[in-house]
Amino acid sequence: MTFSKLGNTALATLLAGAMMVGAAAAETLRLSHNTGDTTTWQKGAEKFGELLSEATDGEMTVRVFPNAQLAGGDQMRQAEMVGRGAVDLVVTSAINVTPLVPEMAAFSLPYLYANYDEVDATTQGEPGAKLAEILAGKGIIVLAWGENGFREVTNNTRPIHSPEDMKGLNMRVAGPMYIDVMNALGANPQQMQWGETMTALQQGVVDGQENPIGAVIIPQQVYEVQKYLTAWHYSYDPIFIGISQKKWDSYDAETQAKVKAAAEEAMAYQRDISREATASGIAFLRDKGMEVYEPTAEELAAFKAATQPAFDEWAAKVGPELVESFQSAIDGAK
Ligand code: X2X
Repeated sequence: MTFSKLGNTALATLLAGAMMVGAAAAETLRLSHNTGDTTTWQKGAEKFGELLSEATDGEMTVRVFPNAQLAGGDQMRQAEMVGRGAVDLVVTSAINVTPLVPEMAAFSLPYLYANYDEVDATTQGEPGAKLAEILAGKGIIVLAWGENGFREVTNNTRPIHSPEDMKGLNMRVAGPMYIDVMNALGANPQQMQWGETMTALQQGVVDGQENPIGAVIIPQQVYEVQKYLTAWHYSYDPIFIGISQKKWDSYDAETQAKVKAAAEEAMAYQRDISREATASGIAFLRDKGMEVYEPTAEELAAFKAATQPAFDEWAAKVGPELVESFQSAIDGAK
């Protein structure tokens, strides 16, 4: 039978069928992250999508879902969902993965790092590779590490200059390790979803919170609901792009290389914009009316000493070998 013998309807059906076959080859991946759509997490995720589309001539696209929408608002659940293949991709931070992989807390041990060089020696070095191996055991393939950043404390009650100033403050925290750190400082920690935190701060349900300046505090306008910020650099939090092992295993080596390269470039970009926004951030926040305090070396030492019990407790949970791997990478960067 030739086309000329087909009626118009039959021809239209055939053409539609051919188009659907074409469409089925293209793939849209769903990416979940748990901050708002103004953050550097979102920008890094969007950059990954753009780069991947370019590299695959539009065969692969990424749809970004912010605010942990795909996990019903539960930021801790995202990693587990990716692990079992319910979501294709995740951009999330270390602390959110600790319920599934407690070893992820190694990155965020209080006062582990003194600067970005030390950070990069771990995320881009052997410790990062070790964590990627552990995550692979949970069905999550780490494609690249990015940055949430050094977490700084904000509150509405008083300026924080010393551990004593933390006493009795009601603090929203993201995850388990920070509960122990806040307890060590004499604060009253309360674990809460990030998606509920701005309202809780506004209504005075909690007095304060802690988050990185460039990646979260500025883009999510925390300065609108908080008066005091202390740049105490007490804990570093990396993010990563992870893909479900199920998805990953469905690709040939060439496609895997494209996905990995797009993720690495996107996270390098995301780290850069987070660091730039942090560097200019203190001036920006003062301009917005926040009272920003930058502690002296002695004051930082006092915070470090006060949080040591939480460090020791979590170093034991994470395991001495892993902590040793972090510390030797850090020493190599000194
Ligand atoms: O919830 C937080 O504080 C955030 C956004 O930094 C994390 O996802 C850990």
